[in-house]
Amino acid sequence: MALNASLAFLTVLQLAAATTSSFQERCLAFDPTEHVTNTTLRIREYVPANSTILLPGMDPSCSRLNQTIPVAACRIALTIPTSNRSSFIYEHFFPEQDAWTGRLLATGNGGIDGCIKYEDIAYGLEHGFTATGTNNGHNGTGGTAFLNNEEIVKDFSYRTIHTAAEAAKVLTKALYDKKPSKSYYTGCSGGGRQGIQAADLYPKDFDGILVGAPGINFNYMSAWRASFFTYTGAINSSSFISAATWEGLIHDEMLKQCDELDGVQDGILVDPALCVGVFQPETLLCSTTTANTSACLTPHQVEVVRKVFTPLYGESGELIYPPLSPGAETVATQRLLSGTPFSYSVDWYRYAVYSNPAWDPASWTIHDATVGEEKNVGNARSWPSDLSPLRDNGGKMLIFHGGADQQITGLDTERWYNYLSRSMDATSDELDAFMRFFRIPGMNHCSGGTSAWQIGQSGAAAQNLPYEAGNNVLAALVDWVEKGEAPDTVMGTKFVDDNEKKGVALTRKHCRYPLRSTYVGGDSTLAASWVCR
Ligand SMILES: *[C@@H]1O[C@H](CO)[C@@H](O)[C@H](O)[C@H]1NC(C)=O
Ligand SMILES: *[C@@H]1O[C@H](CO)[C@@H](O)[C@H](O)[C@H]1NC(C)=O
Ligand SMILES: *[C@@H]1O[C@H](CO)[C@@H](O)[C@H](O)[C@H]1NC(C)=O
Ligand SMILES: *[C@@H]1O[C@H](CO)[C@@H](O)[C@H](O)[C@H]1NC(C)=O
Ligand SMILES: *[C@@H]1O[C@H](CO)[C@@H](O)[C@H](O)[C@H]1NC(C)=O
Ligand SMILES: *[C@@H]1O[C@H](CO)[C@@H](O)[C@H](O)[C@H]1NC(C)=O
Ligand SMILES: *[C@@H]1O[C@H](CO)[C@@H](O)[C@H](O)[C@H]1NC(C)=O
Ligand SMILES: [Ca+2]
Repeated sequence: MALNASLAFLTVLQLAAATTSSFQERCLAFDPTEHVTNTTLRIREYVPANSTILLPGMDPSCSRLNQTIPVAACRIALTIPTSNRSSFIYEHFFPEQDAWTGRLLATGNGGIDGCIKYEDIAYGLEHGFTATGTNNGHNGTGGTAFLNNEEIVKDFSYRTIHTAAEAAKVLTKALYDKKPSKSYYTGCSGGGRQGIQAADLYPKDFDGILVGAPGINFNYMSAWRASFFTYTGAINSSSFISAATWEGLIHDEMLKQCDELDGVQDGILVDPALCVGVFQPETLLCSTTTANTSACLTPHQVEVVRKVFTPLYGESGELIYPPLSPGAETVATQRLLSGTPFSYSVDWYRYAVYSNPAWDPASWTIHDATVGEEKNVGNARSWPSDLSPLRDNGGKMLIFHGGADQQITGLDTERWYNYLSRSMDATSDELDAFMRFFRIPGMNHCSGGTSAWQIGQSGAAAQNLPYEAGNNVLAALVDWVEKGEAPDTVMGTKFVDDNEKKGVALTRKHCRYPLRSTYVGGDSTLAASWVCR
């Protein structure tokens, strides 16, 4: 009796302590390893609002030295095992309980990397999410860790995001004493691919999935990216086309031939597909009288340009990957057209496909595309044919892809959308009920570009715009999930020179596929001059 009474008394004391102790104390007393088994605590700290955390452990290739954390937060980092020879680093930031909206935001990675996107975590925190990130099973931007360890490839392919989502829900409940009301995911590029894998393989993990420029069709995408070096040759090869020639001569000719196909001469190709098969680089051939000037191309160079804008066909003649989006050639000089092998493809072939660090990217042929697809190491393909489990679970997915993406062509996302439509026997209206795909003309890979690219896809892309459904894809996704208000269009903004102080250059209501932005007259920089048809 006396024992029971003192136990009851203790409980009351503990409750009182829990409610009166500061969030900081609760954070520092929190033991996440009690809640997620077999994990190792790496970091537990209370981060004051607007303080800058240093990231000394980050692989230098990630180029992330520090991160400013916008709100006071409890930071937990763990090592979480995924098999007996793989594990990942997990970061979880919890805003103060009163600043927490009840939502969870998981963030993805990029490329084939294991770089935690602390900037995306900060973006989530700023808007009241408890936010997580992972190193996706390995450190740095390269793929050497994949060598002879498919467990690490599985982590990269799909398993880290899933395992982290489960841990995140458990830890959220443990620290706040409340489960997340809704769980979201955001990622672009490699992170977009991770989002598609989550939608396909773990449709209950997230209520809302924000996918940018997804690296789906991953095996063939890796092949496609590898193919460029074999077309362009190395920088010092005789027919190599310089960045200046791509950016000046070829891009100008591209605009001459294709810019007005959308009715407006504005340097933006609203629908680059209209230009595929139409653009004729032969017009740039040097004539016998203009030979060897910088204003024309040799027959071999014309052939290179033609290949860049032609789909990649597989060994048996089937289309396996669409071409570079016409219009993206200027920014593509940074990587695909740079005369150096595309590093992610090189590492994928060397360490995942062939387990041969000596594999030579100059030796790539279309047969390597076949091998990569057949091996499908770690189930990295990412090309789902049925997302009805996501739909039936009430999940929503908002996808966007830039029309001038210089690393992953948006035409492949269109291909996948059409494939999914056929394989699910679902019309666009039916797909719209849970999945909407917005094409962002003129936007580069994930961000940047000559058109209205700021849609709130990241903290940087949300700057100086209201955080509300009409102007921000993350806010739009939340409203779709929580209020059933699906976004018809996505408003994009471009500031002059991307500097808000210089004013707005243009706005555009981007359309959901298969609708296309159609000019109806008036000032083409104004959203009202366009409709979706
Ligand atoms: C934890 O690790 C032990 C030994 O390493 C293993 O037997 C057990 O299955 C693991 N538990 C979980 C939940 O992974
Ligand atoms: C953090 O910085 C932002 C912007 O500089 C400011 O609005 C906010 O009040 C700061 N928060 C705290 C707690 O200092
Ligand atoms: C990855 O980086 C972390 C530091 O952030 C380090 O503790 C860990 O050992 C690294 N993992 C590998 C496999 O190098
Ligand atoms: C944070 O990193 C940036 C470079 O990304 C650097 O310029 C700055 O000095 C760093 N700040 C601190 C506090 O280390
Ligand atoms: C690791 O796990 C696999 C099965 O998942 C097993 O075949 C293998 O023997 C284990 N290796 C060690 C060192 O425990
Ligand atoms: C071209 O550059 C590569 C390294 O980028 C070098 O291996 C090769 O020898 C060079 N070829 C010529 C002809 O200079
Ligand atoms: C073309 O012109 C460049 C300099 O403008 C010169 O170095 C090069 O030898 C010329 N090539 C031919 C084939 O005449
Ligand atoms: Ca145009």
